[in-house]
Amino acid sequence: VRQFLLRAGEMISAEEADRRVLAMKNPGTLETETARATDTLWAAVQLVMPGEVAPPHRHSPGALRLIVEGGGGYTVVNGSRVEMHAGDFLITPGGTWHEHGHDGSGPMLWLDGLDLPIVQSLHAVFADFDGGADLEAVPSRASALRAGTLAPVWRGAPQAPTLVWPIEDVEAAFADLAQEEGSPYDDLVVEYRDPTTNGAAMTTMGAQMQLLRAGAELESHRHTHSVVYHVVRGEGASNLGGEEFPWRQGDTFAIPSWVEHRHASTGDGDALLFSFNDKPAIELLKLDFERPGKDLYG
Ligand code: GTQ
Ligand code: FE2
Repeated sequence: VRQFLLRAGEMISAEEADRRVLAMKNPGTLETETARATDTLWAAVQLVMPGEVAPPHRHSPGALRLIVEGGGGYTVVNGSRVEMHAGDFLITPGGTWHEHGHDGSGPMLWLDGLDLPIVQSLHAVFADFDGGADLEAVPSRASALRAGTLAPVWRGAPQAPTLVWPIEDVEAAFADLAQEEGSPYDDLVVEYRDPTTNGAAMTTMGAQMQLLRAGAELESHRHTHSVVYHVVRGEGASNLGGEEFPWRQGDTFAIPSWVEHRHASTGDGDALLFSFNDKPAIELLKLDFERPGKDLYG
């Protein structure tokens, strides 16, 4: 993915492309459909090179991002500027203006997750490419503005107070939880949450980080929500529908709805796995069901 994306970087600018992304196209995608990682989730890797700008736009689908590589990149969400650091989790709620830029050096890469297939199936895709440029970015050092604990009054209430969850907080959480038994399916796993709703980070999508400790061999289950995984570090393997898929740092894989799966770490150290899912949307529709995997693997 990285190699092809860097080649795309030589062929087209971020500005020309609007968004220079390589989308993950599950072979199950129908010819009439937009590329998709699962039936409900868009996943892509985006590249912004130093000095480039991906121009402002907004759309009804929501987007989330896991920063994979680089520093000095930033995104501006409804006028709030958020710095990008490898490992950080960022969101762009549906309907918010957003643009991306890069003041640092070296390529800036991140994983995008969008609920686009869900919004398409509801025939509710809306996009706007004019007007977002008047929103001035707030100073990037103001962490309270990024976290939403201070808000500029004249701009109106921000749609999502929390726009970024830094990796340092996640690592500190895992250090605190190190003595716990964890989840039988996911070992140590934390969900990114919106403190104002005490719910998932976004209306339609949730996101998690999980630490598979060295030697972890987890149990199997399946559920009606689907998931896209990205390996932040370490190595392991996941059994998806009876087939073994080894993975290591930088890999992305998908678990479609109702596919039985189990994870294991296979390296000397821990494995850190990011994932996003459509569970919040499925739950709102009261369609979330789960079964342990004993029926397939004894
Ligand atoms: O960064 O605004 O992967 O609008 C797909 C659509 C990223 C973005 C994607 C988008 C974006
Ligand atoms: Fe966008």
